[in-house]
Amino acid sequence: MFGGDGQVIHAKNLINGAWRGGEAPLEIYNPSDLDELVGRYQMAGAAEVEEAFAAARAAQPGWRAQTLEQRSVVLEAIAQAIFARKDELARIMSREGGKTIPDALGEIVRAGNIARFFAGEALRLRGEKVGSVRPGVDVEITREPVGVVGLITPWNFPIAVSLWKLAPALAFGNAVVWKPSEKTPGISVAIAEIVQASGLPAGVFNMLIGAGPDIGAAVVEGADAVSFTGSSATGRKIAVRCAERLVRVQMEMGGKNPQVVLDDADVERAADIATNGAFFQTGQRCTASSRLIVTEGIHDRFVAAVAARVKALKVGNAGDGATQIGPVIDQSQFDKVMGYIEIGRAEAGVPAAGGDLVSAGTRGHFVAPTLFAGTDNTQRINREEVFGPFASVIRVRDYDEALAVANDTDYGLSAGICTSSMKYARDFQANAQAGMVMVNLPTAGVDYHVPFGGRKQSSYGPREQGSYAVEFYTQVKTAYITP
Ligand code: UN1
Repeated sequence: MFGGDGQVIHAKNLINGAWRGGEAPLEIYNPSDLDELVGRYQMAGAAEVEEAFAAARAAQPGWRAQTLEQRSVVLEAIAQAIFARKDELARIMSREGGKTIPDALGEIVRAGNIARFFAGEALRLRGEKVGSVRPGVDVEITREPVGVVGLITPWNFPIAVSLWKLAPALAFGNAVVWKPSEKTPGISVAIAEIVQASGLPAGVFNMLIGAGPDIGAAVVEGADAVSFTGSSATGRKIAVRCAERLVRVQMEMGGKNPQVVLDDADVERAADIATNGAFFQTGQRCTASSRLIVTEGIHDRFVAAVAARVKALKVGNAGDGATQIGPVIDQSQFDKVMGYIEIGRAEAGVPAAGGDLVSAGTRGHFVAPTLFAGTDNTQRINREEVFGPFASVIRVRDYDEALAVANDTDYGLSAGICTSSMKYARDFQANAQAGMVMVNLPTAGVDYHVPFGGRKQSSYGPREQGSYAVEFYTQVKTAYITP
C-alpha cells in the first residue's frame, strides 16, 4: 500500500478487518510542495459508518472476553510495529502534514511508548472489594469496558493523540470506530495497518476516512462513548449531542496558553522556552504558548532575545533536514493565520518579528513565525486561538498582574512560568487556572504516562492518558453478594 518517497499512497477505510472503498475521492497534497500529490483515498459514506458500527458491536463481546494478557500482547505488538516502522511513518507525516522529520520521529516514538504503557495498564486493571454495612454481604466494585467507543482525532498530532485514545480503548476491552482527521489520512491508514496486524480480532477496530460534519457526526450518533480532540466549536456541538444521547464524552479542545516571564528569570533561557513553546511545530499545538506575559524589568531584553531567535528560525520544506519550522497544514489554516497577522497589525502595529510570507523554493503554505509586542490582553489576538506560528507579548507590572492576565482567558489547558523564585513558581502552580502547569519549561511538550487535559473551554470530561485514562474507557459496576 505504501511506496517510498515520491510515491502516491492509495488507501481505503478499514471495516471489519477488510479494506473498503467509500463514497467520495480525497486527494492530499504536500503542504511543503503543493505540486506533489501524496495520497488518494476514498472517504466513507453512511453505509460504511453503519457497517463499522455493526462490526464493532459484533466483535466487542469477544474482545472483552479475552484475557488481560491477550489484550496486553496486542498493545505490545502495536508498540513494536510503531517503533519498527518509525522512519517510514515519519516520511508520511512530513509529506502529508508538514512536520519536520525530527518532530515527526519524536511524536512517533511517543505514540509507541503510549501503546507500550497501555500494554502494562491492560494487566493492571483492578477493582475493589469492600465491606458492606449489612451483615454477611460482600461488596465488589469492578470495571467493565464501555462498549463501542467513537474516537475523533486531529491532524496536528496524528499519531500521538490517536494512540492516546486507541490504546486505552483497546487495552480495557472496548471496540473502536475511529475517525482520524481527513487532513492526515496517510498516517491514519498506516496506524490502521499496524493495529490490524497486531492480532486483534476483525471488527474490534475500524477506521473511517471522512470529514467532521458527516462522518464525525455519524460516529457521535453510534458510539457508547465519544473521545474528541479538536476545536472548541466542534467540541461544544459534540458535547451537546452526547448529552442528548446520554453517552459519556471526553474532549480536548483549544488553548490560549500563557507563558509568564518574571524579572528574576534568566533571559536567554526564558527566550529559548518561549520560542520553543510558541513556534516549534509551526505553533500548531493546542498547548502552544500564544501569550507571553512579561514583567517590566526584563521586558525589553526578553522581546529582543525572542525576536532575534524568531528571525533566525529556518522556515521551509518539512522534508529538508535544515528546516526548523515547516508549513501550516493547508490553505484554510494559512488564510486563518494570515488573517490574524492582519488583525495583529491593526491592534498592535508592526510585528517585532515575522509578519510576512516566506519563499522556500516550492509552492507551500509557509508563514514567517510572527511575534507582536506591546499587545493588550483584551485584543482579539490574545483572546482567540490562532493555531499557527504566532505569539504576542503582554507587558505587566509584577507577578500579581501576570497571574491575573494569565488567568483572564476562556481557555485553561497549559500555563507556564519562567522564574528563579520558588515562591512565585509554587504560587503559580497553585493558582494558574489550567490543567497543566510548567515551571521553567515550555507550555507544550508533555510526558506520555501522566494525565493530559485542561480546564474551562479547553477540556470537558475525564482526563486522558496515564492511569487516569481508565476512568473514561471503563464503567464501574458495584456488586452485592451474599451466599
Ligand atoms: C504536547 O504539547 O506535547 O493538540 C502535546 C495538541 C495536544 C497535544 C499536545 N492535543 O496540541
